[in-house]
Formats: sequence, C-alpha cells, structure tokens
Amino acid sequence: MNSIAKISLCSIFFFHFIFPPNARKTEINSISIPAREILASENRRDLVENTDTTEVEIITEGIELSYSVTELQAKSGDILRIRYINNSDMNHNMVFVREEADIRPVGVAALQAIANDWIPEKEMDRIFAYSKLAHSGDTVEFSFKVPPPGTYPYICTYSAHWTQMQGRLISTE
Ligand SMILES: [Cu+2]
Repeated sequence: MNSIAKISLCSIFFFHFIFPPNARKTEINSISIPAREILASENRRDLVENTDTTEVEIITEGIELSYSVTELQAKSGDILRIRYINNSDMNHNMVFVREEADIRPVGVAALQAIANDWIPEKEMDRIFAYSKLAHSGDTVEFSFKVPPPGTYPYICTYSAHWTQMQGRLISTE
C-alpha cells in the first residue's frame, strides 16, 4: 500500500468517525428544515409588507381653498389610499409633486392643461401621483406607493388654487 492509498483510507475512517452516516443525515435534515422555515417566514413577511395600506380621508368644504388634512404621514413603500371628498362649491384635485421647487412649475403649467383636467402632461416628471378632477360634490379615490423617506407637497392644480391649496406628505422609514 503506497502512502497516498494509506492517507485515503485514513481519511475515510476519519470521516466516518466524525460524521457517521446517521449523523450526517440528521445534520442535513436539521439544517435544511429550519432553512425552509426561515425562507417561508420571510416570504410571509414580504407578502404582509406588500399589502400594508394606509387609508386617509381628506375633505374640502364650502369656499375654503384648503384640504382638511394638510400633513399626511405614511411609511415609505406602503400603499397610501386617499379618499378625497369634495363637499365644496368648486372643483379640486390632489397632485403630489417630488419637491417644493416643483409646486410652481406644475401649478403654472396646469393653467394650460384645462383640457386634460388640469394635469400638465409636460410636467409629469415632477408629479408622482394625482387624483381625478373632483367636481363639486364628487368623491374620488386613488392610491399609490409611498415614495422614499422625505417630504412631498400636494397641491390642487385647478384654476390656480395651488398658491393656497397645499399639504405635505411625510414619508417615514
Ligand atoms: Cu382646488
């Protein structure tokens, strides 16, 4: 028997001593079962995270150019569902823009977008969510995924209301 054969034989005995066949089988099972459980629980958590929805109701009444909620808080990545009730005598909408500097360009461009219900297509890069135009007496609902943490303005783009009719969405971690 040459030395390589001796080493091989020793290795086999050593391997069997440390990891007898039954122990190996048990070990494989004990590793693989929890691994599957962890994977399954992570999947369940993902599923729950994907379906977390924050619902809010926002109202405008009378002749006020304002929203009943001017500060919205929601978790980044969640779905925010907004029910906007227009109990006022005028038309309104809700348009969410990416940053403070987007308010004016979107508001001004909307004046040229009457045919598109006051949503300016040429400024869509600045807009990430918006409602349909809510005529007097209408309730409109819309939902969107809450953007990364930060503060996002929302405005009414109908007939230059944006100068007064504003709120802020605060997206949290
Ligand atoms: Cu308005």
